[in-house]
Amino acid sequence: MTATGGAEPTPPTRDHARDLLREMLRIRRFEEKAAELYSLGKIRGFLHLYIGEEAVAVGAMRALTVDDAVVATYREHGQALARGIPASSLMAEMYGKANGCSRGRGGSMHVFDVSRRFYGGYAIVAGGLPIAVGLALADKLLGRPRVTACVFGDGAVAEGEFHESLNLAALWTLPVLFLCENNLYAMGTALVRHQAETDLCRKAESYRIPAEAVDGMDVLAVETAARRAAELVRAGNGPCFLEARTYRFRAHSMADPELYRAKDEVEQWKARDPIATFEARLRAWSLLADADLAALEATVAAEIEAAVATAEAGPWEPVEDLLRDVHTEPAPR
Ligand SMILES: Cc1ncc(C[n+]2csc(CCOP(=O)(O)OP(=O)(O)O)c2C)c(N)n1
Ligand SMILES: [Mg+2]
Repeated sequence: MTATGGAEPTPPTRDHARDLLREMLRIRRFEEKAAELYSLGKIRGFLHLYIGEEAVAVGAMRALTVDDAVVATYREHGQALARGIPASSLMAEMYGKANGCSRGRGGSMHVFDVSRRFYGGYAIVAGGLPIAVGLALADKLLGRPRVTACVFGDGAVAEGEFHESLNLAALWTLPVLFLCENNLYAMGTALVRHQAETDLCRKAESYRIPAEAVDGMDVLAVETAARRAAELVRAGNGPCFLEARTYRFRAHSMADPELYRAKDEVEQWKARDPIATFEARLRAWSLLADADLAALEATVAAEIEAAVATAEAGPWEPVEDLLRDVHTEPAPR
């Protein structure tokens, strides 16, 4: 296993730098607005924010092509936006409106958009892994050189499905990019309290899967590592495992008093904020000035405002349709 990130990278082009920064800002501002709308009762049910982890989704999604697939978790707004699902379609989904990307049936935790090969949004921890393996198996059988990126948290490695999925993907040489967002906690349980082996790459390597850990607070490092892994997978070498070491700045969900982690630990990670550190780097490279940042923020703010307006104006599904796609008629006896 090699750990990457930290070393001074080559500066990106101006356009690329802005693209990465804009995407991270879109996610941050979208999530901040979602938190506000949740307290107003506009968004209901569970809400898991991605604030602090933006570099992982943005870096990883940039390594994929439109033909690749993405399978994520309930903390998936970041991947959804970076994958290209419009903020309006995502926000309407979170409102439960019929113009949402899952027609309002999924909500925050079950974002789905087949047109962008975004196959969830799963509330069950590790539930996405077997789905990703199945998608990759289909691609392999049909001879399609595609990658399925499967995003999951550190909590998922404690599940049987994680081991079954990695084993089959390696055994059958399937094109899966396993992307573990290791934010050190599974709800209130620290990684050291649920894993005998806390080096997650070693788990993947035990299934003969090449594994790499990357600084998940560094968008350029994530992008580089994800591109490298995606190309290996696309070339037909079987799965790869990428562990992005990251941290969520907010509580697990909106209903979490956060009694399990020290405030100074949170502050230390906040000092490594992926957006602030990237902005500082871009300034040092003379790729970002105050006016550029203000313009980016204004564009993002307008997009979020329009997304909320679309969600507000969206229709509710008619009550008579509520059983559609839920129950089938019992077979005649
Ligand atoms: C099979 C299963 N067990 C338990 C839960 C309850 N649960 C919801 S989120 C979560 C923590 C998962 O943590 P992690 O995989 O690290 O993802 P993170 O929330 O940190 O992004 C748990 C245990 C669940 N949803 N599914
Ligand atoms: Mg976690």
